[in-house]
Amino acid sequence: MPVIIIRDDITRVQADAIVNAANSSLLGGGGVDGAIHRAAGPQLLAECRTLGGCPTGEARITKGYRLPAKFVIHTVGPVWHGGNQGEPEQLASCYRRSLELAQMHCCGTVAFPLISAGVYGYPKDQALRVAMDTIRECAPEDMTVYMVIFDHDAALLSRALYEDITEYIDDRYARRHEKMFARRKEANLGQIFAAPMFKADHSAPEAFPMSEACMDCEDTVCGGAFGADTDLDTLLSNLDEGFSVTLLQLIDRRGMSDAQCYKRANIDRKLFSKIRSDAHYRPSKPTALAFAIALELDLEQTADLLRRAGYALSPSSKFDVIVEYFIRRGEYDIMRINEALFAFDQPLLAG
Ligand code: AR6
Repeated sequence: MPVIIIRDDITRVQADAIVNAANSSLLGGGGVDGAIHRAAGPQLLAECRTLGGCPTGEARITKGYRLPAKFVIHTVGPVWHGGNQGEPEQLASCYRRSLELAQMHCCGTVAFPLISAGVYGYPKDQALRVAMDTIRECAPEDMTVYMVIFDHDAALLSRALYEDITEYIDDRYARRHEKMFARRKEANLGQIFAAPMFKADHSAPEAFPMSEACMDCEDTVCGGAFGADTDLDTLLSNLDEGFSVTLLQLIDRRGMSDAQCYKRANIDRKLFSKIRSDAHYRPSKPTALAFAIALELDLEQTADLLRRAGYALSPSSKFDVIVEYFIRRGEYDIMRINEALFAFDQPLLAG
């Protein structure tokens, strides 16, 4: 049941069904409704006329006509009256009913806009939260759901909600960059500097040249288990377990089933099977991190798992700093992390 947030115009999304934020007449309107009717052509309106409307919180299905989607599911969101008039329940019902219809029509992929978050005035951040929570609760396991955020919404989406993350980013990322450039200027080294993320047994300086960083612990030169004179054969025969093997061991150690783990990671079953059956599988960094989140690894364990896939957490990457923020706080809800990553224009975990 992966949920993927994308930035697009929903009329262009290739899914089995797209969802329309309609009004109760189902006879068209502005916003996403207008865009869908324009793109689908007049036959859509003709079919809608036969449906006899739709109450708030319910959904109806039609064909997609000229749209790339096979079906359009029309649902009627609540008008925002401050949030105490049953709006969250009605909005959740829109997603639930739409997913039920999609399942009844054997849709493997469904795309939603941010229902009620335009003309109907629902605050966008709260609308997104209801959407994500309901989709996660109700979407069938074998369905992929896209939350389609329109371009101009994305900018509005909730930097305010993530004030604390913004501060953290400023701390870990922006200031580091300032310091780094100041030092580079001073020393005129022409080298990239990075501060250590994790301390090993060494006294860690504030910053050090990356070229001298130990690959093993991300810290200053530590020598590692083997000396400089160790021959290549010895080094190669002492390779660490790779990502896949370590992942499977961690799943066992956590007492989780494979399915529990890949679902929590928002990873689909096919990709997990690939990882499982290939001891040398090299996942993307967002996939590796998604598993670290699913397994609730702390920062050091996360760094270790990433290293086995050939990656590190870097204070120079906004993506990494945001994920690190959640790990440090012990918050391992991948949907929340993805919402935050989306708000900061970063790639998402897993999807
Ligand atoms: N693709 C994706 N999202 C879009 C698109 C698009 N092409 N166009 C708009 N959005 P709204 P509502 C976003 O107003 O609040 C209509 O007149 C938009 O930015 O379309 O449920 C109906 O007939 C916003 O975030 O729907 C109803 O009368 C979200 O889609 C009424 O508006 C929903 O905005 C329904 O209002």
